[in-house]
Amino acid sequence: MKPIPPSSGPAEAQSLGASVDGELAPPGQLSRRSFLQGSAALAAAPLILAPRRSEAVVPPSPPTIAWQEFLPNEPALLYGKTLNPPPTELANTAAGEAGRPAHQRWAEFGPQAEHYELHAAQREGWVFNPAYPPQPVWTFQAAYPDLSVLSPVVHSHYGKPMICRIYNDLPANHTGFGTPEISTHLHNAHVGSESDGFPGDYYSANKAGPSLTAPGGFKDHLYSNIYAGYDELQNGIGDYREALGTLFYHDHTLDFTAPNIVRGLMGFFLLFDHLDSGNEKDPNPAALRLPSHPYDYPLSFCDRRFDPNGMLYYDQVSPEGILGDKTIVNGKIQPVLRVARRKYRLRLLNGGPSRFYQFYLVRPNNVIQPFTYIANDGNLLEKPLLNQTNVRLGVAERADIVVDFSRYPLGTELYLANRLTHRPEDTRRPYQVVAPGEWVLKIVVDREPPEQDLSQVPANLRPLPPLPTTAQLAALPVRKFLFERRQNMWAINGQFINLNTPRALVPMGAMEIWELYSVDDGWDHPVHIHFEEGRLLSKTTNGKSVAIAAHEKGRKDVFNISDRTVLRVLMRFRDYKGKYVMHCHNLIHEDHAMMLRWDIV
Ligand SMILES: [Cu+2]
Repeated sequence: MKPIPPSSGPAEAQSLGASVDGELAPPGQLSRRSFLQGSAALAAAPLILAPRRSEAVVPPSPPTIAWQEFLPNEPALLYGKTLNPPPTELANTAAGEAGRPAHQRWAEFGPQAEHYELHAAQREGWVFNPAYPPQPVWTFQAAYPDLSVLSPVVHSHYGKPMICRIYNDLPANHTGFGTPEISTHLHNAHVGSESDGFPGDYYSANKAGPSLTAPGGFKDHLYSNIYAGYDELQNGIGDYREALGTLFYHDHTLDFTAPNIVRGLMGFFLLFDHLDSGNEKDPNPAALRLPSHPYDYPLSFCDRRFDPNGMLYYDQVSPEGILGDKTIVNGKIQPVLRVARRKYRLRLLNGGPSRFYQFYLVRPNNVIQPFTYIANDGNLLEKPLLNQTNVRLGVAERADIVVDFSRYPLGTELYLANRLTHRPEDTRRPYQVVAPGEWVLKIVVDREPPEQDLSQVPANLRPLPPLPTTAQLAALPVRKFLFERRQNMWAINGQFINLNTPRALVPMGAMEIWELYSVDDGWDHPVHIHFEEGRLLSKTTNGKSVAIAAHEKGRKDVFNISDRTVLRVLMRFRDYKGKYVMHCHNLIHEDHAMMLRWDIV
């Protein structure tokens, strides 16, 4: 048994004619090292120089104070705002827009789109924890921001296209890590590549990435909010079985995704439709009536490290990164969420950069409390998984769970505990599940709901599109991608990222099998493929077939590979053309070259 393919699999080689090794990138495409050497970022970088492992030089974060800060009772939403100047099909560079390609499908979705506006900006005085000093963070803010949260939650609906204008107001002469350019990716959105937040599309008023023609102070993103299968079905909206639910937007700037996200550039984006309508009182008999806003509550979990003064710290040079020893929950360390005695939909996201989590809901005596698992990677499962005890999340994975707090008397205190450990300072992979774990969020049942809870979790959620037959699967093209460490960096099929050249050319509308391989080098890679999620067909680890867990039988957009693993993933590429990427979503690996560009043609 030899589960490792040659460095260029035969199927990929069919499209590899123009492949270029990342180290031989032409001048327009700076390597990470030369970029860092030429940028102010290095001058302002942390005081250490590229250790192989960071434990010798980075002390643990100073002690924090638990359960002193409260998350808002209601998630802060982003509201629409008429854009001025009005959005245009071609980039409005005269008005200061970055030089993007024309919006695809503009005539169908552009003129009637609803308008939204976000500003990537530095905000002073954010408090991660009362033990640490208030400090600057980078956030996506509304034009009139709610300063109690980092970035607002976007609610959007299938059939209602939207244009999100994202200004870059970050300080050009900032201090500390990160870079003040942005390219905002909407994770797993089904959109044209010019709106996808391609890593080479980074911009600021005076700097443009290699795939833009001009710098600019803002860039418009057209989110058509159609399901995949729009062209095929000709029904004006696509296949509702392909609906996405829990998405998140985050910076995706080439080489600087991790530091820019660590500084704060991330927020939730929720998509609703006639089934998952975001209205628990929906009179439509088809509506699922899951718990809805404000009882539909997104929670992000991110590992962070702080310096001895309690200031956010990040090592953007080390290719192994630094494992955060504090978990921020929506930007706060060990905050409290106060809930009403009723059902909640909690949307859990691992925002990275590196730590994996396995969450349990427990009482103060660590007795595990059950919940219902309804969506993985934001996609509703066919049927809810009842009486679950835990969810495991690799970086960028999501889990929607429903917790019924009406089971508890007022005053009940519960905790969300992470029982998954890493070895100290080790970003390689999770290690062991150890009870009782670390409590990262306190939940207090502190009030009766103002009205009767009409929400429910029906026995059937969203049907899955049928899989092809075995014979049909056997006839599909197969591409093989090997993820491994190479030259102290991270490679896919032996090559580092080069955004100028696609490594795979996929015909629009195609169905293919992508095989994701890992070697036995001690590293996990949560692999994310942009544009359309996939279906896990099989999983093999160390030569043995592994059963696909119930929560992974739906549509997924992050696939964790570990040990010597082969995942066979069914992929489709519908409705749009252009350039996209596949990458490891361990943000450190992503920034250290474990990414490739592929194009729909
Ligand atoms: Cu990785």
